[in-house]
Amino acid sequence: SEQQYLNLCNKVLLEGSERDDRTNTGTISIFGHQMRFDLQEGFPLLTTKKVPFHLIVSELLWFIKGDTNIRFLLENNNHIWNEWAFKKWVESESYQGPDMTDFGNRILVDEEFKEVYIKEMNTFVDAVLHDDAFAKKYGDLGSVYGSQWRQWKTSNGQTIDQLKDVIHAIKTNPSSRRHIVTAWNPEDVPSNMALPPCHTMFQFYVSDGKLSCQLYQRSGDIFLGVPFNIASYALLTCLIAKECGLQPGEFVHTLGDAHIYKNHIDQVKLQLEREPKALPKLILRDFDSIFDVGMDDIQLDHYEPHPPIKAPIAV
Ligand code: THF
Repeated sequence: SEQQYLNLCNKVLLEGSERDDRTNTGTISIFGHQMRFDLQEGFPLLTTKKVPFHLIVSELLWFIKGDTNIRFLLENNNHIWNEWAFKKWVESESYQGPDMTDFGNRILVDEEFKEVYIKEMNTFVDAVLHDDAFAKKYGDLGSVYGSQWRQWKTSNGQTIDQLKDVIHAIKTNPSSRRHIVTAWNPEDVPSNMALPPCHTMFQFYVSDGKLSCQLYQRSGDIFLGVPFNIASYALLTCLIAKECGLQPGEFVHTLGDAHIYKNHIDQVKLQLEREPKALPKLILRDFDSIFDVGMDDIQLDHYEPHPPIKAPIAV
């Protein structure tokens, strides 16, 4: 339940070691942690702060479609991947606007720069939404999750649809120990992707008519990312279970570097003062294939969280 998440926050605050990181924000982190969420107890969306569920749904449907272009997210008012596409754009030859080097950190300390950044970002978003050629070139994040899950490139030029294959295998050979989808492709990691995948691989397990899923996440941003990640994989498990005629079992979340960014610590402490509430319930409309599911087919019932807590994302 939610207590598992709060325990992780406490553990990192108490035992975490200080580390520098890629984003220069600074973190406290621990290595190796596991949480288990029984999906029969309710849907694991945090209640100690409000988590925007519609963003989790549109992001997951984007992965499931095999889409890697942020245009679909923008059409659904989802801006959580903007910074990574924007970074590719402002670092490209074609970008002629004001210097955006290290924008993620500069917007936190320089109000004047932040205004310029917001203007550039709005222009960028507008172009991705309305200019097809621009969107094709700069809206695409490369071989991120959608592409690895649905169009894994093989050395002989073919593609593998890992998601479709794993669903077929769950239906036809449920006791298999090979229900695995991997996003980590050593060939792509150095150059072909906006951000090497944090969700490295996941595995399904069928027992007693229930479908469980375990994720190995190499790196977890505990305050902003992990609440999304838990809900996203729980939702994926519920969707696949439904298609396969199974009940949802457990979501097992295994983390490598589990970190709290230094500029999230006050927010985490505030959240830890709050009492968890009852978990919401996931309502899914009937469907035959998860590849046909749309935003309207997924609803949450009885989600009555504490208020949101804002924090800056590390880029
Ligand atoms: N990079 C970092 N530093 N942390 C991450 O969690 C992360 N992700 C994805 C890719 N890179 C990452 C992006 N996922 C938010 C949530 C998840 C994200 C990115 C951003 C976020 O800011 N959430 C806000 C609400 C934002 C809004 O309303 O638009 C929140 O309060 O939850 C790991 O998957």
